[in-house]
Amino acid sequence: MPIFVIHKHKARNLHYDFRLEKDNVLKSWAVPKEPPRSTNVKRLAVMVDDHALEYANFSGIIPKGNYWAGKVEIWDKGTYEEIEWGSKKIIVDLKGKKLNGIYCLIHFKPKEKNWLFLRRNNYLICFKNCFRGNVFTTSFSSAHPRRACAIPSSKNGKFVLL
Ligand SMILES: [Mn+2]
Repeated sequence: MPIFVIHKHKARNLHYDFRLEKDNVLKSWAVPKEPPRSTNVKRLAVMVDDHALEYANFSGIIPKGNYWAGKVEIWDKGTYEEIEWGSKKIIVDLKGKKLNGIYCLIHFKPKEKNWLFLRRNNYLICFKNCFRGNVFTTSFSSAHPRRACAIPSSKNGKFVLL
């Protein structure tokens, strides 16, 4: 399984670098506040340059004089399962020590590097074609175990994954 890592980076401004292994690099976002552990917190996540895979294990001091000077430590690390990876939305199931569960990155301003990073216990998704009434009718259930637990939401016609 691919890995993820979150570096706590005490540069000029403390931030958290969230990195996902993808296509042999670390896709990276800088999160200005501590990453969310509960579902009621949304964080801004600014996409930054890809990092080399080897950087996942880095911790230490980036020397003064460098723009990113400061202390880097590994705040969390683990593996993840990709549920969806699109240009506007990335959904992963993180298996870390601090972050565990389904997380979404939503690219809410396509021309900018700003994404939202949030946790979802109940991942809202439109699986309308997959349901007849309350009965789950497709083979989605075998594609991802969590999808077997999807139920229609009465609020907005979307479906809730438990
Ligand atoms: Mn950083």
